[in-house]
Amino acid sequence: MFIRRPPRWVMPERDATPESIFLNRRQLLGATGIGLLAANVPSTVRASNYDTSPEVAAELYPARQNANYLLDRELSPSRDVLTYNNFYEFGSHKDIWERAQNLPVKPWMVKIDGMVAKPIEIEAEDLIRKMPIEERLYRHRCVEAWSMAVPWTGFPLKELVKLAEPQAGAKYLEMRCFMKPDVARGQRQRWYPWPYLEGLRLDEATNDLAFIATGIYGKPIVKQMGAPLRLAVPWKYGFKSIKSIVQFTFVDKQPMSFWEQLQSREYGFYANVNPEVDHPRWSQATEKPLGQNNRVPTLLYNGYAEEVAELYKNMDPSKIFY
Ligand SMILES: Nc1nc2c(c(=O)[nH]1)N[C@H]1C(S)=C(S)[C@@H](COP(=O)(O)O)O[C@H]1N2
Ligand SMILES: [Mo]
Repeated sequence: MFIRRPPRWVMPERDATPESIFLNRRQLLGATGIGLLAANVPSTVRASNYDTSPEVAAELYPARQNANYLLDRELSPSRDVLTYNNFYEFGSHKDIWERAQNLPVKPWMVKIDGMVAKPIEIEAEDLIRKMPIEERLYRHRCVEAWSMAVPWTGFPLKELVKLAEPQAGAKYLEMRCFMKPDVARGQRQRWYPWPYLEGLRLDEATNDLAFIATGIYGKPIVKQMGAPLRLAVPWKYGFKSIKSIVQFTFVDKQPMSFWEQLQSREYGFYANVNPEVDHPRWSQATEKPLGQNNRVPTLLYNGYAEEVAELYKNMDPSKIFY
Protein backbone atom coordinates (compact mmCIF):
# COMPACT_ATOMS: atom_id res chain seq x y z
CA MET A 1 0.00 0.00 0.00
CA PHE A 2 1.25 3.44 -0.86
CA ILE A 3 0.79 5.97 1.94
CA ARG A 4 1.49 9.51 0.97
CA ARG A 5 3.27 11.18 3.87
CA PRO A 6 3.96 14.85 4.25
CA PRO A 7 7.64 15.62 4.79
CA ARG A 8 8.22 15.30 8.53
CA TRP A 9 9.91 18.66 8.75
CA VAL A 10 6.56 20.33 8.65
CA MET A 11 5.53 18.40 11.75
CA PRO A 12 6.16 19.53 15.32
CA GLU A 13 8.60 17.37 17.27
CA ARG A 14 5.94 15.38 19.09
CA ASP A 15 4.99 13.80 15.80
CA ALA A 16 8.39 12.20 15.33
CA THR A 17 6.92 9.10 16.93
CA PRO A 18 6.28 5.51 15.89
CA GLU A 19 4.44 5.08 12.63
CA SER A 20 1.21 3.86 14.25
CA ILE A 21 0.81 7.01 16.33
CA PHE A 22 1.80 9.15 13.38
CA LEU A 23 -0.90 7.62 11.22
CA ASN A 24 -3.55 7.98 13.91
CA ARG A 25 -2.80 11.64 14.31
CA ARG A 26 -2.85 12.03 10.57
CA GLN A 27 -6.29 10.46 10.37
CA LEU A 28 -7.53 12.69 13.15
CA LEU A 29 -6.18 15.80 11.56
CA GLY A 30 -7.20 14.90 8.05
CA ALA A 31 -5.22 15.81 4.98
CA THR A 32 -5.41 19.52 5.67
CA GLY A 33 -3.71 19.22 9.06
CA ILE A 34 -0.35 19.89 7.46
CA GLY A 35 -0.82 23.58 6.93
CA LEU A 36 -1.86 24.10 10.52
CA LEU A 37 1.12 22.24 11.88
CA ALA A 38 3.65 24.10 9.77
CA ALA A 39 2.95 27.18 11.83
CA ASN A 40 4.40 25.45 14.88
CA VAL A 41 7.86 24.93 13.42
CA PRO A 42 10.22 27.53 14.87
CA SER A 43 11.98 29.79 12.41
CA THR A 44 15.30 28.45 13.69
CA VAL A 45 14.42 25.16 12.00
CA ARG A 46 12.97 26.65 8.85
CA ALA A 47 16.12 28.70 8.34
CA SER A 48 18.24 25.56 8.05
CA ASN A 49 16.75 24.70 4.70
CA TYR A 50 18.75 27.40 3.01
CA ASP A 51 22.04 25.73 3.94
CA THR A 52 21.43 22.44 2.21
CA SER A 53 20.74 22.17 -1.48
CA PRO A 54 16.97 21.75 -1.85
CA GLU A 55 17.43 18.52 -3.80
CA VAL A 56 19.40 16.94 -0.98
CA ALA A 57 16.96 18.17 1.63
CA ALA A 58 14.02 16.71 -0.29
CA GLU A 59 15.85 13.49 -1.12
CA LEU A 60 17.02 12.64 2.40
CA TYR A 61 14.62 14.24 4.88
CA PRO A 62 12.62 13.09 6.63
CA ALA A 63 14.31 9.70 6.81
CA ARG A 64 12.93 6.31 7.79
CA GLN A 65 12.83 5.91 11.55
CA ASN A 66 14.95 3.12 13.03
CA ALA A 67 12.60 1.19 15.34
CA ASN A 68 15.55 0.11 17.53
CA TYR A 69 16.07 3.66 18.71
CA LEU A 70 12.82 4.99 20.06
CA LEU A 71 12.38 6.47 23.52
CA ASP A 72 10.21 5.96 26.58
CA ARG A 73 10.03 9.71 27.15
CA GLU A 74 8.61 12.75 25.42
CA LEU A 75 10.87 14.48 22.95
CA SER A 76 12.09 17.89 24.05
CA PRO A 77 10.32 20.89 22.51
CA SER A 78 12.30 22.02 19.46
CA ARG A 79 12.16 25.69 20.44
CA ASP A 80 14.13 24.90 23.63
CA VAL A 81 16.56 22.53 21.97
CA LEU A 82 17.35 24.88 19.09
CA THR A 83 17.89 27.98 21.20
CA TYR A 84 19.78 26.59 24.24
CA ASN A 85 23.17 25.42 23.04
CA ASN A 86 26.73 24.72 24.04
CA PHE A 87 28.97 25.79 21.18
CA TYR A 88 31.99 27.55 22.69
CA GLU A 89 33.24 28.57 19.26
CA PHE A 90 30.44 31.17 19.39
CA GLY A 91 30.65 32.04 23.08
CA SER A 92 30.72 30.43 26.50
CA HIS A 93 27.00 30.83 27.21
CA LYS A 94 23.86 29.16 25.88
CA ASP A 95 22.46 31.92 23.72
CA ILE A 96 24.57 31.50 20.59
CA TRP A 97 22.06 30.34 18.01
CA GLU A 98 21.90 33.63 16.16
CA ARG A 99 25.67 34.09 16.04
CA ALA A 100 26.07 30.56 14.74
CA GLN A 101 24.10 31.53 11.60
CA ASN A 102 27.29 33.23 10.35
CA LEU A 103 29.03 29.90 9.90
CA PRO A 104 29.33 29.06 6.18
CA VAL A 105 28.51 25.37 5.81
CA LYS A 106 28.35 24.88 2.05
CA PRO A 107 30.64 23.70 0.60
CA TRP A 108 32.04 21.92 3.64
CA MET A 109 35.13 19.82 3.05
CA VAL A 110 35.70 16.81 5.28
CA LYS A 111 39.04 15.02 5.58
CA ILE A 112 39.28 11.38 6.56
CA ASP A 113 42.93 10.61 7.17
CA GLY A 114 45.64 9.24 9.47
CA MET A 115 46.04 5.45 9.64
CA VAL A 116 43.75 4.58 6.73
CA ALA A 117 44.15 2.70 3.47
CA LYS A 118 43.82 5.94 1.50
CA PRO A 119 43.08 9.43 2.87
CA ILE A 120 39.89 10.99 1.50
CA GLU A 121 38.72 14.56 1.14
CA ILE A 122 35.03 14.86 0.39
CA GLU A 123 32.29 17.50 0.46
CA ALA A 124 29.83 16.88 3.31
CA GLU A 125 26.74 16.42 1.10
CA ASP A 126 28.59 13.94 -1.09
CA LEU A 127 29.61 12.00 2.01
CA ILE A 128 26.07 12.07 3.41
CA ARG A 129 24.69 10.79 0.13
CA LYS A 130 26.95 7.71 0.33
CA MET A 131 25.62 6.84 3.76
CA PRO A 132 22.49 4.99 4.91
CA ILE A 133 20.40 7.81 6.38
CA GLU A 134 17.84 7.12 9.11
CA GLU A 135 16.12 8.79 12.04
CA ARG A 136 16.83 7.84 15.66
CA LEU A 137 15.41 9.20 18.88
CA TYR A 138 18.24 9.74 21.36
CA ARG A 139 18.74 11.09 24.83
CA HIS A 140 21.48 13.65 25.45
CA ARG A 141 22.93 14.37 28.90
CA CYS A 142 25.20 17.39 29.32
CA VAL A 143 27.82 17.16 32.06
CA GLU A 144 26.23 20.37 33.43
CA ALA A 145 23.15 18.26 34.35
CA TRP A 146 20.60 19.37 31.74
CA SER A 147 19.29 16.91 29.20
CA MET A 148 17.18 16.58 26.11
CA ALA A 149 15.53 13.90 23.96
CA VAL A 150 15.73 14.59 20.23
CA PRO A 151 15.08 12.99 16.84
CA TRP A 152 18.38 12.99 14.97
CA THR A 153 18.69 12.10 11.32
CA GLY A 154 22.04 10.78 10.17
CA PHE A 155 24.13 7.64 9.79
CA PRO A 156 26.02 5.23 12.07
CA LEU A 157 29.63 6.31 12.56
CA LYS A 158 30.69 2.74 11.83
CA GLU A 159 29.70 3.30 8.19
CA LEU A 160 32.24 6.11 7.93
CA VAL A 161 34.85 3.88 9.58
CA LYS A 162 34.10 1.22 6.98
CA LEU A 163 34.51 3.75 4.18
CA ALA A 164 37.86 4.87 5.64
CA GLU A 165 39.35 1.35 5.85
CA PRO A 166 41.51 1.93 8.95
CA GLN A 167 44.85 0.14 9.18
CA ALA A 168 45.31 -2.68 11.69
CA GLY A 169 47.27 -0.41 14.06
CA ALA A 170 44.55 2.27 14.31
CA LYS A 171 43.06 2.24 17.81
CA TYR A 172 41.27 5.60 18.13
CA LEU A 173 39.27 7.98 15.99
CA GLU A 174 40.01 11.66 16.48
CA MET A 175 37.43 14.26 15.35
CA ARG A 176 38.16 17.93 14.82
CA CYS A 177 35.88 20.96 14.54
CA PHE A 178 36.51 23.91 12.19
CA MET A 179 38.84 26.81 12.98
CA LYS A 180 37.32 30.14 11.81
CA PRO A 181 37.99 32.90 14.35
CA ASP A 182 36.66 35.47 11.83
CA VAL A 183 33.09 34.15 12.18
CA ALA A 184 33.38 32.18 15.45
CA ARG A 185 34.44 34.84 17.86
CA GLY A 186 34.85 32.42 20.78
CA GLN A 187 37.91 31.17 18.92
CA ARG A 188 39.57 34.55 19.48
CA GLN A 189 39.75 33.63 23.16
CA ARG A 190 43.17 32.12 22.96
CA TRP A 191 43.24 30.41 26.33
CA TYR A 192 41.02 27.68 24.84
CA PRO A 193 42.85 24.90 22.97
CA TRP A 194 41.14 25.42 19.58
CA PRO A 195 40.11 23.70 17.43
CA TYR A 196 37.65 21.65 19.50
CA LEU A 197 38.76 18.06 19.39
CA GLU A 198 37.20 14.83 20.53
CA GLY A 199 37.98 11.14 20.24
CA LEU A 200 36.60 7.67 20.64
CA ARG A 201 38.24 4.29 20.96
CA LEU A 202 37.67 2.45 17.70
CA ASP A 203 35.37 -0.14 19.29
CA GLU A 204 33.27 2.75 20.67
CA ALA A 205 33.21 4.40 17.25
CA THR A 206 31.97 1.18 15.65
CA ASN A 207 29.35 0.48 18.30
CA ASP A 208 25.95 0.84 16.61
CA LEU A 209 24.93 3.69 18.94
CA ALA A 210 27.68 6.06 17.77
CA PHE A 211 25.91 8.25 15.23
CA ILE A 212 26.73 11.15 12.95
CA ALA A 213 23.80 13.55 12.93
CA THR A 214 23.11 15.41 9.69
CA GLY A 215 19.54 16.37 10.54
CA ILE A 216 17.25 17.10 13.45
CA TYR A 217 13.44 17.13 13.78
CA GLY A 218 13.23 15.62 10.32
CA LYS A 219 15.15 18.39 8.56
CA PRO A 220 18.80 19.17 7.75
CA ILE A 221 20.64 20.01 10.94
CA VAL A 222 20.84 23.67 11.95
CA LYS A 223 24.12 25.48 12.46
CA GLN A 224 23.82 25.95 16.22
CA MET A 225 23.45 22.18 16.62
CA GLY A 226 26.60 21.42 14.59
CA ALA A 227 25.84 21.56 10.86
CA PRO A 228 26.62 19.83 8.64
CA LEU A 229 28.04 16.84 10.57
CA ARG A 230 27.88 16.33 14.31
CA LEU A 231 28.60 13.37 16.53
CA ALA A 232 25.92 11.90 18.83
CA VAL A 233 27.23 9.45 21.45
CA PRO A 234 24.29 9.40 23.88
CA TRP A 235 25.85 7.19 26.59
CA LYS A 236 28.54 9.81 27.18
CA TYR A 237 28.39 13.33 28.57
CA GLY A 238 27.40 15.83 25.92
CA PHE A 239 30.82 17.39 25.42
CA LYS A 240 31.94 14.21 23.61
CA SER A 241 29.35 14.88 20.88
CA ILE A 242 31.52 17.25 18.83
CA LYS A 243 29.81 19.59 16.37
CA SER A 244 30.64 20.76 12.85
CA ILE A 245 33.36 18.18 12.18
CA VAL A 246 35.92 18.87 9.43
CA GLN A 247 38.34 16.03 10.05
CA PHE A 248 38.26 12.37 11.10
CA THR A 249 41.75 11.05 11.85
CA PHE A 250 42.60 7.44 12.72
CA VAL A 251 45.42 7.24 15.25
CA ASP A 252 47.14 4.75 17.55
CA LYS A 253 47.27 6.96 20.66
CA GLN A 254 44.47 8.16 22.89
CA PRO A 255 43.58 11.71 21.81
CA MET A 256 43.61 14.56 24.32
CA SER A 257 40.26 16.23 23.89
CA PHE A 258 39.41 19.92 24.24
CA TRP A 259 37.91 19.71 27.74
CA GLU A 260 40.54 17.30 28.96
CA GLN A 261 43.25 19.74 27.87
CA LEU A 262 41.51 22.53 29.74
CA GLN A 263 40.72 20.68 32.96
CA SER A 264 41.81 17.03 33.05
CA ARG A 265 40.78 16.59 36.68
CA GLU A 266 37.16 17.27 35.79
CA TYR A 267 36.80 16.00 32.23
CA GLY A 268 38.27 12.67 31.14
CA PHE A 269 38.50 10.81 27.87
CA TYR A 270 35.71 8.27 28.45
CA ALA A 271 33.12 10.54 30.10
CA ASN A 272 30.47 7.82 30.37
CA VAL A 273 27.34 8.96 32.21
CA ASN A 274 27.02 7.66 35.78
CA PRO A 275 24.61 9.17 38.34
CA GLU A 276 26.75 7.82 41.18
CA VAL A 277 29.96 9.54 40.19
CA ASP A 278 29.68 13.23 40.96
CA HIS A 279 31.44 15.97 39.09
CA PRO A 280 34.02 17.53 41.45
CA ARG A 281 31.76 20.62 41.71
CA TRP A 282 28.20 19.20 41.55
CA SER A 283 26.07 16.07 41.77
CA GLN A 284 25.29 13.99 38.68
CA ALA A 285 22.41 12.10 40.31
CA THR A 286 19.64 14.02 38.53
CA GLU A 287 19.16 16.19 35.47
CA LYS A 288 16.82 18.89 34.21
CA PRO A 289 15.19 18.04 30.87
CA LEU A 290 14.99 21.06 28.53
CA GLY A 291 11.46 22.45 28.45
CA GLN A 292 10.51 20.96 31.84
CA ASN A 293 10.67 22.45 35.30
CA ASN A 294 11.26 19.24 37.21
CA ARG A 295 14.41 17.15 37.62
CA VAL A 296 14.54 13.45 36.75
CA PRO A 297 16.99 10.73 37.82
CA THR A 298 20.07 10.28 35.64
CA LEU A 299 20.63 6.73 34.41
CA LEU A 300 23.82 4.68 34.18
CA TYR A 301 25.26 5.15 30.67
CA ASN A 302 22.36 7.57 30.24
CA GLY A 303 20.03 4.59 29.81
CA TYR A 304 22.19 2.77 27.24
CA ALA A 305 23.96 0.23 29.51
CA GLU A 306 22.60 -2.70 27.52
CA GLU A 307 24.23 -1.43 24.35
CA VAL A 308 27.59 -0.26 25.70
CA ALA A 309 28.49 -1.62 29.18
CA GLU A 310 30.31 -4.49 27.48
CA LEU A 311 32.85 -2.05 26.00
CA TYR A 312 34.21 -1.25 29.48
CA LYS A 313 33.91 -4.58 31.27
CA ASN A 314 37.57 -5.04 32.12
CA MET A 315 38.32 -1.43 32.91
CA ASP A 316 38.98 0.43 36.15
CA PRO A 317 35.63 2.11 37.03
CA SER A 318 37.48 5.14 38.36
CA LYS A 319 38.69 5.91 34.80
CA ILE A 320 35.54 5.68 32.72
CA PHE A 321 32.89 7.87 34.38
CA TYR A 322 34.25 11.40 34.04
N1 LIG B 1 32.55 22.04 18.47
C1 LIG B 1 31.87 21.94 19.61
N2 LIG B 1 31.12 20.86 19.85
C2 LIG B 1 30.43 20.75 21.00
C3 LIG B 1 30.50 21.76 21.99
C4 LIG B 1 31.28 22.91 21.71
O1 LIG B 1 31.38 23.86 22.52
N3 LIG B 1 31.94 22.98 20.51
N4 LIG B 1 29.80 21.61 23.18
C5 LIG B 1 29.46 20.24 23.57
C6 LIG B 1 28.56 20.18 24.71
S1 LIG B 1 29.20 20.53 26.23
C7 LIG B 1 27.27 19.77 24.58
S2 LIG B 1 26.27 19.53 25.93
C8 LIG B 1 26.66 19.60 23.26
C9 LIG B 1 25.47 20.53 23.15
O2 LIG B 1 24.76 20.25 21.99
P1 LIG B 1 23.50 21.14 21.58
O3 LIG B 1 23.87 22.58 21.76
O4 LIG B 1 23.26 20.80 20.17
O5 LIG B 1 22.39 20.74 22.49
O6 LIG B 1 27.56 19.85 22.20
C10 LIG B 1 28.89 19.45 22.40
N5 LIG B 1 29.66 19.64 21.21
MO1 LIG C 1 27.70 19.68 27.71
